[in-house]
Amino acid sequence: DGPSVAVVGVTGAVGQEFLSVLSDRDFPYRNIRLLASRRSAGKQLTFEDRKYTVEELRPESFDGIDIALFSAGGSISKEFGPVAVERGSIVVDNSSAFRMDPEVPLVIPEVNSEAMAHIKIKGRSGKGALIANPNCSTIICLMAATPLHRHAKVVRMVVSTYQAASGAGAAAMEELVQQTREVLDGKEPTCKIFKQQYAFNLFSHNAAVLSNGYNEEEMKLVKETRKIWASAWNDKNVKVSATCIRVPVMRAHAESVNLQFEKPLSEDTARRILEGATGLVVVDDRDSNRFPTPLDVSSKDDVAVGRIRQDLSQDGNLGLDLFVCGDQIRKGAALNAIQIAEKLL
Ligand code: 2RA
Repeated sequence: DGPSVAVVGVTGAVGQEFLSVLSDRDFPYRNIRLLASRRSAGKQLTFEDRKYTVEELRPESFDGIDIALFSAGGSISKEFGPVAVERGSIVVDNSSAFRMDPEVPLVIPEVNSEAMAHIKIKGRSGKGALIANPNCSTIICLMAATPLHRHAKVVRMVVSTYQAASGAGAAAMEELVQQTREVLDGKEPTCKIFKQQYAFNLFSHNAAVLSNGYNEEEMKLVKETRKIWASAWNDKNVKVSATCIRVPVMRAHAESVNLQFEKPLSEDTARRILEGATGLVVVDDRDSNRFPTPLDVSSKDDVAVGRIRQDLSQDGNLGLDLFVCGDQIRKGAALNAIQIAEKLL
């Protein structure tokens, strides 16, 4: 007699991954409702050997739903998230709509699950609740940085990201493949999604650039890190800077992370801490120059971390450099959201 689950945005890349992860993890749902826009309503989907008809998203879609997994863009979350909560659902929202709302927990289960400890399905007073899934680049970065933060307290973090096409949706992934073929065939590349050539190229993340010169993706990393670490360590002061780049890779992000600590932390101790951390795999073989790559982590649950080394620009073991890769659709979105849902059971 598990929970009834709704998947909002089921036909998108993350929506489809929700179904894969629910199945892979034998999530104990009692029943499942697949919801999408009018355009996709009526589609037949097979999930765990059962046929489902995709239903058009409406307010009454949430009647009787215990957990609603949302990944249909910020406007749909803004419109239907509160409606689902009103009708008694616990919403796990993958959009950025509510991430910075002080009333809404922003959760990476391995990092700050205590932030959502007050929300449970069993014995609920019938009221719903909203929980926000962090941005993919934040999740992937903090999966590696947090175990070290716990040990030596990060005072400053500088991140450079190398973000996959999947972060811009299935159409961007398709365009990358199409452009690559076109370029190899000597044809003019079709540039509809990013208005510039993506294949054999890279460029500053497509998010809007703000008055401070940072783009929205970079500010998500800055603000979400502070909120997530503040919820676990009441530490609002960590200094964060980020540069987010879009690179021609299909579905896994890579990130270079520089950490400055309050207390000394040797690279050997750091490696040991990371080797013992849940959801992480250390790939750090200097002799054979083998370190994390997007292809190694694609469609996998674990985030890979390597290039663990003392930051030689810092004195007294107060700095470390890392290189991290994680699947943007899985741990960067769908898996993290369903791990949140598992905490509700
Ligand atoms: C990106 N983080 O990769 C965004 C998607 N949520 O573009």
